[in-house]
Amino acid sequence: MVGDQHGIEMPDWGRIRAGRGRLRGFRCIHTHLGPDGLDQDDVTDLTLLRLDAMIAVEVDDHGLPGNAHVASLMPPNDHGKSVLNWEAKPPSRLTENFRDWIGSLEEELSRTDQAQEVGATERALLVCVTAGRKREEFEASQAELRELAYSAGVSVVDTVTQNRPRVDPRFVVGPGKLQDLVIRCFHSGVDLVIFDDNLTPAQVRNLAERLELRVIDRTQLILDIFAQRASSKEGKIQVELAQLRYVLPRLSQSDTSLSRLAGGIGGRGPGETKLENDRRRVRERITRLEKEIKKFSRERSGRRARRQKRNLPILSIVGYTNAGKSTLLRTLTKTDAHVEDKMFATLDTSSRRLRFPREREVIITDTVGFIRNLPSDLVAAFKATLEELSEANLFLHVIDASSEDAERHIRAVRSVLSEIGLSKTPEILVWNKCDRISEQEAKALADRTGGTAVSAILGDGLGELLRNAEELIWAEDETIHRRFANAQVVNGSRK
Ligand SMILES: Nc1nc2c(ncn2[C@@H]2O[C@H](COP(=O)(O)OP(=O)(O)OP(=O)(O)O)[C@@H](O)[C@H]2O)c(=O)[nH]1
Ligand SMILES: [Mg+2]
Repeated sequence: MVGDQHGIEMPDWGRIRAGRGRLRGFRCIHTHLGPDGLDQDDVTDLTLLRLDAMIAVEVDDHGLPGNAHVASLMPPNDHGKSVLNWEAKPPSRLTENFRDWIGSLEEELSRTDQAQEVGATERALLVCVTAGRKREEFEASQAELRELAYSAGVSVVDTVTQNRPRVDPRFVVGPGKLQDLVIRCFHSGVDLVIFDDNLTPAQVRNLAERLELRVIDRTQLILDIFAQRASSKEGKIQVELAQLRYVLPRLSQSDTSLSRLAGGIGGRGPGETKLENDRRRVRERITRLEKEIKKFSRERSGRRARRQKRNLPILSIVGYTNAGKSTLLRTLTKTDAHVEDKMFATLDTSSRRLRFPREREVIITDTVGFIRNLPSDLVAAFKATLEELSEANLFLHVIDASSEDAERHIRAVRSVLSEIGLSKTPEILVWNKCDRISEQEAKALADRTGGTAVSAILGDGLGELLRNAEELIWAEDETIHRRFANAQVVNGSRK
C-alpha cells in the first residue's frame, strides 16, 4: 500500500482470520515524517483491524530511518489497557522473534477466551443510546434491557451508553463510540451485542460487519425469550410466526449477515436451514402458520361460547411482565401457577374458578404480560391468546408498586389494551408487592389512583380486592359498569 503524508487507505480484508481471540496475521509497517511516533489513527487501526502490530519508522531530515515505534494489542488485564507500546528503538535493534512473540500473545488471547466459555451462558454487551429521552426514562429502559437479557439467559458483561439526540442512521452510535465499542467487544470476548433500540435491517448489517459479532435489537431479544418459553403448540406457532415476520424484511442476499440475523440467542432463531435465504419459502410458511392460528382462534371462540352459556363472569388478570400476575392467580385460587422472577414467565392463558361468598363464582384468567413497545409482530401473532381478554367483564390490572417505573408500566399496558381494542373494559388497579414499600406509600398509591394495595405473596389486601371486584361484577345494573368505564383514564388516575 502506498499512501501520502496524510495517511494510508487500508484495504478491506473481509473476514480473513476473523474470530474471537485471533489476530489478523498482518503487521502494518509504515514511515512517519517526524519524531512523534504512533498517532491516534495508528492505534485506532491497530485495534479496529486487530493487526498483529502497528509499526511506524521515523524518517530524519536526511531521509534516513530513525527509531521504530511498535504497538500491539494486549490480552484483557486489570489496568484496562488495550494497547502495548514498545520501547522505541532503531529498526536494527528490534531483535525479538516476532513470530514467536505474536504466537504466544494469540495463545493467551484464546486462553482467556476459553476460560470465559466455561459455563454455557452466552455473554453479551449492551448498547443504549439516549436518543433524546429523559435521563430517568433512559435509565429505566437500560435497566429493563438488562433484565430482558437476564430473562433470556444471557450474561451481561459490559454496557456502552451514549448521549446523543438521535441514533446514527448507519451505526446507531457515533464514530468515536463505535471504535470504543469494537475495542470493548474484543476485550470482553462477548458472543453478541444487544442494542436497546430497534435497529433497521441496514443498521444490523453494518454493525454485524463492523463488530464481526452477532448483533440483535430489543425486539429480537423479546422474541427470543418468547421462543425459549413457548411450550404449548399454539404458543410455539405464534412465536415462530412473529419471528418470521420480523426476519422477512431483514433477509439479505449475503449469507454471512443472514446467519447472524437468523441466529437469535443460542441459535434459537428460526434457523438457517429453515430459511435458506429464500423469501418465498418464508412467506409460504407464514401463510401456513397464519392458517393454523386461525384454527386455534376458532377453537378458542368455541370454548368461549360454551363458557358463556354457563354464564360465569370473567375476571382477567393483566399487567406488565413480572408484576406478579401469576402469583396473584395462585394465591387467590390456591392452585399452582408458574411463577418466576423472570420476564415473560407466562405465555399461555390459563383459567381457574374462583369462589366468592354467597355461592357466587367467576372464572379468573392469567395471561402473558405486556411490556413497553411490545413488538407489533408479537401483538399480531398473539392475537389468538389476547382475544381471550375480550370476554373479560373486569380486568385486574396488576402493577409492581415497588418499581420506580410503575407509571410508565401502567401506560404501556393500557396502550397494548387499546391497540387490541379493549380500552373500555373496566379495570381495578392492583398495586402488588406492597410488602416491599411502606404502608403509607401503599395507601397513598391506592388512594391516589382509586386502586387496591395488595401483596400477592403474603395474601395481604386480597379480601378488599375481592370485595371491590364483587361490587363491580355484580353491580345491579349495567350503568355502574358504564360509569366506571368512562371514568377510567383521567390523567392516569380515576375520579
Ligand atoms: N415481594 C413480592 N414479590 C412478589 C409478589 N408477587 C409476586 N412477586 C414476585 O415477582 C416475581 C414475578 O411473579 P410472577 O407471578 O411470575 O409475575 P407475572 O406477572 O406472572 O410475570 P410474567 O408471567 O413473567 O409476565 C416472582 O419472583 C414473584 O415471587 C409480592 O406480592 N411481593
Ligand atoms: Mg406470569
